Amino acid sequence: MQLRTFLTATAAAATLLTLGLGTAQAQAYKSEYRMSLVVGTAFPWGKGGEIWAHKVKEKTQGRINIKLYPGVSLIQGDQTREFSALRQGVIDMAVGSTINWSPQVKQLNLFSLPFLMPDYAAIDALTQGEVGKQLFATLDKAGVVPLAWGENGYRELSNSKHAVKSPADMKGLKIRVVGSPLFVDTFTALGANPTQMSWADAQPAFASGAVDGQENPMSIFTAAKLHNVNQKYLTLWGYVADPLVFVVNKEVWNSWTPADREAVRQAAIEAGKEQIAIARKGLVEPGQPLFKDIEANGVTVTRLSPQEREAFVKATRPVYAKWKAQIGADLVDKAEKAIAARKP
Ligand code: X2X
Repeated sequence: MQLRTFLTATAAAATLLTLGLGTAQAQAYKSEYRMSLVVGTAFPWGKGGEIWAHKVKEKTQGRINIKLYPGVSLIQGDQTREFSALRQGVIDMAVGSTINWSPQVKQLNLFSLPFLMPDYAAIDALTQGEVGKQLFATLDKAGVVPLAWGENGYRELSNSKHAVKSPADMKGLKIRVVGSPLFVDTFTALGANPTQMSWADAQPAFASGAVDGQENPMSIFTAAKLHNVNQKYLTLWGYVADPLVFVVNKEVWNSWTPADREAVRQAAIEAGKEQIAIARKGLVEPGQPLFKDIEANGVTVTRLSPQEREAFVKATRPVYAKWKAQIGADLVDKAEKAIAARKP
């Protein structure tokens, strides 16, 4: 290129930039977008991310390409930092658990209030109703673009020592919990010895016996084969469930054309619906066939009578009251009402 042509071209580019035309939408697209996930495609959660990525590629004719980063590898496995990394743009998009983001967005602790949601209809009444909309507005304010709900699931209690039927049975059990202090409060109230640990660190800790127990959805329990790391006693208590949220970093979102944004949103909504169905498989059909598979692996499954369950509810009421205030009494009231009015 001749010097003169070069100078003219440079001047033209500078003028375009000054006019704000240098950020033409098509130019701003990255060749690849990074999606963060705690677990991979062997899990319903990771599958949801994969479905979303496929649908986005299809609906945008390949303009938006997504690569999956399971194991929260973009943040060295520290799932409690995922939300901050999303906001900062270290992560472009994610399918994340409300639990992992609750250290930054306190309202998301709602789903971790012990024994708030008695059944799947109760989860749906929150995520698919006014409460879900309000939480999306909160997430938007916090700096990300929320698009759809998914589901990790009801978190059931397992341990290596003995069957748990009452809070007394939990006395002294060392239980791995996730990154919200609400979980420490709940397990302390039940007489257990909770210890906070990332999912990556938890599995070797079960294997070595450094911790006795944990709580996670059945889809995680089976796909991670927790029966192979001493988790031989399982109690179905349905005390909390964590939804998943499909989100995009705000700058990334703004760099896309309105049509592509709509395509990504539709893809997330469709993927969320499919992901929830996968997460509930074996748990919502008559007889809950998934538990037969779990029992076949040598796991003792304990189902609580309503009275037995009530003892756990009672023991955790003070934690519920304390955290209701921290989450926001208005939001929790709204959630309680939505659940009371739910359709089966
Ligand atoms: O760490 C967990 O227990 C997990 C995998 O369920 C979450 O990321 C919330």
